[in-house]
Amino acid sequence: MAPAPFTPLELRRFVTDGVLIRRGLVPEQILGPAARRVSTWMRHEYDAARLAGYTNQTFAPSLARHPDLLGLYHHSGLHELVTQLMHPAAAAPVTTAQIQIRLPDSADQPAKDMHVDGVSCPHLHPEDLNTFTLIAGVVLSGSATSDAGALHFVPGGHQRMARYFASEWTLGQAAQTPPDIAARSGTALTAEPGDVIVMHHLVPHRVGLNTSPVPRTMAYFRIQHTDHHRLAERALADPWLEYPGLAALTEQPTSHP
Ligand SMILES: O=C(O)CCC(=O)C(=O)O
Repeated sequence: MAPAPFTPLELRRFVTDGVLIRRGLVPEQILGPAARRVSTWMRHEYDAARLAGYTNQTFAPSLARHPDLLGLYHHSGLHELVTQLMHPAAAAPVTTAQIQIRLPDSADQPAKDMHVDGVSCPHLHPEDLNTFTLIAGVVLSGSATSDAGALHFVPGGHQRMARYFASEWTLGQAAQTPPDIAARSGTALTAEPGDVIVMHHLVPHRVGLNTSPVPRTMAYFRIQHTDHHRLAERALADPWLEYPGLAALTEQPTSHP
């Protein structure tokens, strides 16, 4: 069944905050098979020596194109919600999932500092841009508390990052965010399995340590405007370039609740 579309108020909130959360979007019949695939991978294929690589890129790389993982995006209604945000622009097909696990009490998995994905990444060449338009994350497991390896984001931070990219940043520099953003702790995504977050690419975020006894597992989908390769550099400084339908709302932002 198609999900209820975002309301006009939610669309305005996305413009203002750069983030929307849809609770309980993914039903158990779609969530369960994906979560079990990841648990099975952890039991049989996880290699502790590769933890840093998994944390930088993806856990369970062999599942990146598995239909059970891709079903979280394509069969849950998430695809329709993303289509609405980008309308009338089209999104390139989503063919891979990224799996991110925060292990309980792992001294070998440090917190991730505030960053915007694909820009000045410590694991990429400084001049490499590996950006996209929108990220959608599905919670597969975890404790819904801020200290359980939660994603933390800065609501509205996309506007600050766009100003930063327009006037303070140059391609190739090491700093991931300006000092005022780096110092923020952000809002924790305290969420249950089946909850979904959609986040503008420019919203800065970080990930904390997991002090809970349960792993926190997210599946992320990176969505690109079909013309992203041509628009990518300009989109860093113009948050609505790739969202033509929302660009009209930027003149009338809502205040934070
Ligand atoms: O672990 C997460 O929830 C997010 C990880 C992250 O920020 C990233 O992979 O860029």
